[in-house]
Amino acid sequence: MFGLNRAKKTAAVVAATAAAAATALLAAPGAVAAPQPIVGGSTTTTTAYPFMMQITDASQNQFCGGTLVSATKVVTAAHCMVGETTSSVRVVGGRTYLNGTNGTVSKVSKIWINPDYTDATNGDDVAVLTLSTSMSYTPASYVSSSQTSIYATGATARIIGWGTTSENGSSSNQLRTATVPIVSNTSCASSYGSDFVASDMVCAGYTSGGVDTCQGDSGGPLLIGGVLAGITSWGEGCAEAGYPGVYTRLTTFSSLVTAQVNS
Ligand code: 4AZ
Repeated sequence: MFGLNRAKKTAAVVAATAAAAATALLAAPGAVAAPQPIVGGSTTTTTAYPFMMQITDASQNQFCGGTLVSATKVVTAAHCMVGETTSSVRVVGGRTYLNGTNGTVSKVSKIWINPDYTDATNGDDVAVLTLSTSMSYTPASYVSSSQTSIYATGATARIIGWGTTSENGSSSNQLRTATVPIVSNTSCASSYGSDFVASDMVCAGYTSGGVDTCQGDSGGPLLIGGVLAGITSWGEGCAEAGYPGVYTRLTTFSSLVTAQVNS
């Protein structure tokens, strides 16, 4: 949805500068990867990741992910919440399957969107929802502002979501998870040019692609060492060689999130 549209718009913007590197990778004999599912890894459950929330419309159709960080607060992406109102969204916990009817459905009493947010490619892509109904699921810890070394290049990050399992594909009925390595700022800037704002974003993915977040995963968690360290934000397509996923660098926004969690 919105994130993928942005991703596609971004594709056009960066194509001229970044296409050469990707073309070189793809043109290498034998380098073309076989089609692989996105969020590649494997199916999982909200029992394994109890803080993993579906963000849905009023009819409980999921469109983004979110992370429970206290009984009544959910961290998600600002771009997921643009145009939404407290009456247009629900948060669903404890529901592994999109077509399930179990778990806890909460209305939202407040939507805080980072006031600096304009577009995911400009950064600031964070929002905090306040729930009308407490969730009885174990929340995730999130990074403090001082934990900047958590994004060490090559560190293993976990991504989770119900998003599409291929670019332009269908959403996964069951929750999925995968791990991807953190990509250096230098490398990510080579992929995305000035759309990559290092202060506000961190990239993760394999050079050869194949494992990534995709449409519908936006707003969901990037965990490092089990701690919420990023928010699925944008990227050029999904799982393409040379184009890692881009995540909100949560250390930059940790204090803002804490202010909302405590409000
Ligand atoms: C989206 O549209 C989206 N590959 C999420 C993540 C990525 C691209 C698009 C990154 O929600």
